[in-house]
Amino acid sequence: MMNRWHAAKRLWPMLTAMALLLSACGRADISALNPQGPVAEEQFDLMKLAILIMIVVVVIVFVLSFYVIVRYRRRPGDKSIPVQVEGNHKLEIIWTVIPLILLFILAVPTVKSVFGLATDYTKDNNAVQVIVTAHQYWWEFEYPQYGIKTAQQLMIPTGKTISAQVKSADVIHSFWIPSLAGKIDANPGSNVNTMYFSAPEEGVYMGKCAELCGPSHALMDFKVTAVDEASFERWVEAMKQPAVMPADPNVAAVFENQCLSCHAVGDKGSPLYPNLTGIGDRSTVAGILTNTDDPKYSNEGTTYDNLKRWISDPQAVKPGNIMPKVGLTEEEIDGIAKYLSEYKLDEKP
Ligand code: HEC
Ligand SMILES: [Cu+2]
Repeated sequence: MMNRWHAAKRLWPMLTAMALLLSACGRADISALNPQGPVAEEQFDLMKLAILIMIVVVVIVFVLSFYVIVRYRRRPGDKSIPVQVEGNHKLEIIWTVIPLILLFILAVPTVKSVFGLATDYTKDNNAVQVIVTAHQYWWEFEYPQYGIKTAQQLMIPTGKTISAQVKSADVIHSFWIPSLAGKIDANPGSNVNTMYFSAPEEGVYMGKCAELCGPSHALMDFKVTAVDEASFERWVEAMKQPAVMPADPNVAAVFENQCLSCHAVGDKGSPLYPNLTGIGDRSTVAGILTNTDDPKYSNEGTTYDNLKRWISDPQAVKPGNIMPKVGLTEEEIDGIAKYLSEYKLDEKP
């Protein structure tokens, strides 16, 4: 009795933690259980159908079991041995055919969806084409129709079909925007996976890497920002503008020498690593340090604070990422963080 009580007491914190954890489910910006847009809705419908069938089976099996246990239990004084039954064709056929029918009910819409969701929009000019490249531990988004590239924050117009061609520059990752669509693997080499989705509502949707890819896998977050079509077009134009360099010539020289060997702004720099054009507008630094005061996310600080923290020691934020700790003075870090935090595009996303 004592022991059982102790076990129950130990279960309480776990149950409380579970309740807290599960209470985050259903958030429209990150939950597959609160689907946004046609692709996610179709996938959620399949989940509901599967769960409904399972519930029906579980209820029938449990009711029958309890009925049999109670109705045919051994009564006091009864010493007889029940009739020994071996095989019953009728029953065997019933419990083979019913699951087959249930599987069929599940299989038809599932197979239909699997093929439907594999529709190839990569040649469709009405769709917004995005080449998604996963890197340890950041996301690169290239728009071949517009000749622009960005990182960590995928900008999309509402209502339009977004056609993604997903690949990896290193190990296997998985591209996942829970509330907009299911996951798809990002493979290295020439194996490009395609998917499509669309967001009917303006807003910010959280994305995640869903394949263990190294020490900072859990920090490989990104955002999808859906804006109306006119705003999207203005964003594209702003991204194409020539680079805005730091006004202070010392800061400009340090930035050019120490940072533009890897990064690009506007028409300057290298295309290899995250494009920093308009980074002052983004809602995160490195996808994981959340900027400013959105109460929905844990608030790490202003864009400027987060940039300073990142540039001072990127390895402390995301262990194992490729950006080195660049040897800069406090003043230089300050100047660059200020410059980048003020690097906004005309069109505020
Ligand atoms: C050797 C190449 C390299 C150099 C040099 C470098 N970086 Fe980076 N930087 C990276 C990589 C790679 C990432 C992505 C890290 C990650 O998130 O995994 C990154 C990420 C960033 C980010 C976050 C980008 C985003 O999309 O949120 C900022 C800001 C940044 N670097 C600024 C700088 C500045 C400023 C300098 C110069 C002082 C610099 N970097 C030098 C490779 C480099
Ligand atoms: Cu990853």
